[in-house]
Amino acid sequence: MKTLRLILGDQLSTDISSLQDIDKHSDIVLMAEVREEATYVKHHKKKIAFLFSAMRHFAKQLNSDGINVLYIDYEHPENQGSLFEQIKYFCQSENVARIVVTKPGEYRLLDDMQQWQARLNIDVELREDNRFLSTPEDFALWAKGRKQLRMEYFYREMRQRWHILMDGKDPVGGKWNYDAANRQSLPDNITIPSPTRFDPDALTKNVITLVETHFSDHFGSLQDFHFAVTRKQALTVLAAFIDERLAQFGDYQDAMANNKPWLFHSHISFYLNCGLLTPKEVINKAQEAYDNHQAPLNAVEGFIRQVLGWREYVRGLYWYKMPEYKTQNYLNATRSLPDFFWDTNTKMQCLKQCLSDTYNNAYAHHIQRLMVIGNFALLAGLAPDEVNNWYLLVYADAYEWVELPNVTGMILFADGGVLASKPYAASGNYIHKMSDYCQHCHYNVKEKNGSQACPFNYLYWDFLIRNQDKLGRNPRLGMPYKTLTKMTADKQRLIQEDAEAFFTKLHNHEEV
Ligand code: FAD
Ligand code: DLZ
Ligand code: SF4
Repeated sequence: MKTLRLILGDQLSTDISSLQDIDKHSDIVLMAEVREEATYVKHHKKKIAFLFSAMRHFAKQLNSDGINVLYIDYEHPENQGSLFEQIKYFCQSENVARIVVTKPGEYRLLDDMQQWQARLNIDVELREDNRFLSTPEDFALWAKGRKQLRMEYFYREMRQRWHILMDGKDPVGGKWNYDAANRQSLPDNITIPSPTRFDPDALTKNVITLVETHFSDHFGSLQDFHFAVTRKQALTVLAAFIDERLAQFGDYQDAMANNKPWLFHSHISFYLNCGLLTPKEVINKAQEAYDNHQAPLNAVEGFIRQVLGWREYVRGLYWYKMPEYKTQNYLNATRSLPDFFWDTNTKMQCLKQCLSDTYNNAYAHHIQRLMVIGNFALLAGLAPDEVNNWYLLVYADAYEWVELPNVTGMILFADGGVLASKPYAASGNYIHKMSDYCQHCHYNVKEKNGSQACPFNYLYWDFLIRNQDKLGRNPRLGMPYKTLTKMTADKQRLIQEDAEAFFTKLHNHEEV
């Protein structure tokens, strides 16, 4: 009797819990490229190519380690189209005593897997995902009895628990958080190191052809595929980040620029989230760089905060709040996604650039996701389910555990303030300060009203007016609401008229 061990597309780690006690002589690892996972949202073509190629390389590695792998590729004649059907099919022909799987990163799949034992009449052991630095139970314990679930306090406890950037009981440097030192825009003459690139090998080229054939109607470009697809390559990406970009990561973390999609970011989320890198090794490398005086504290702390703080926190929040979290819509936002989210045709240069970067690379860095695309989604009142669907499919690092809290909580304030203490709403001035987008724009960021005015300007005030009953008493919005009370009725009317005209154009599918 065999044990069947299932490895999912984002479980590409040799020391994952489901493989830990493997018997190489009798056990079988099943991996499958299935239609259901590739199309439950219509993932970006590059995301599918990346994952299928990384899965195939991982299977080869397991094989060379002496493990029996049954790999069902997308065109395999016995491909059953879904993970459950694939397992059922296998169990019908083989003598399987039990199935072992590490819990998946998405609620819908965990919910499904929890029925497998009864449906198959075979033992199904669901193991904790050991690749994170905290468990859902840790988060629930931390959250219990708290009025507010702020990331900052979770992060401090994680620093203490894992002894990262600590000086005894105190944070190194005396402060927990150097966020205020992470907000510079890019100087004109700065040199940005090129991102680490890998030319596709024969296996990746095959996968690219497969994606072109079967997923031609999915969003995104397949041109210029250069992702790492093995652990060795992912480690090269990490090393290059530490050596070439970490030192300036802190200063320019919030900066944006035309035709510069990669900047000083690490570009490792794809690899962390599918298992080619672990968060602990990434954090250790950053801490080492600080200890060796290779990078300043604002950079290292800023980076570690993202991985040890935000990444663990959003996962904890996801499992703590699901399934209700997916239905949240505190601001009752109902507008459909504008066409330009799909075809990138807009005269707003900031959005055009961020959406084109997304289309081309299946990547946009954090501030593009948050303060341009996300900010627009918030101000325009786009419906949370449509926005979540979009973010989940366009980025190669997107899985619901990390995407949903960032969208529903961080950008849309649809959870009513569980994740963020106030909405991240901003007028065009913020984008102007942090980028050169406005210099190349059809609209004028200095103009507040009229046909040439930057839409973010009137949409910002219209958002505050529209949502005054829900947001007017938020202490962190005291300043803008005070400004609003001083605004004349005529000025408020102009804002609302401009916003209405803008929304009418969106509704009529006219270019804005
Ligand atoms: P860096 O800027 O170099 O940051 C280092 C690492 O920190 C990242 O690789 C990531 O693992 C982690 N990190 C940073 N910010 C966050 C965050 N807010 N939440 C969780 N982890 C974080 N990240 C995803 O991995 N998958 C997503 O689907 C995703 N969707 C997002 C949607 C929105 C609306 C927003 C605002 C953010 C989203 N993020 C998501 C977080 C963040 O934008 C990406 O992790 C980051 O841009 C990835 O690029 P990088 O590896 O170069 O990151
Ligand atoms: C994202 C993805 C895609 C595109 N394809 C597959 C696949 O064919 N087979 C597979 O095992 N996993 C795939 N994945 C990743 C899963 O969707 C992911 O494991 C779940 O969403 C849980 O996080
Ligand atoms: Fe974006 Fe407004 Fe600047 Fe144009 S002017 S790039 S719309 S912020």
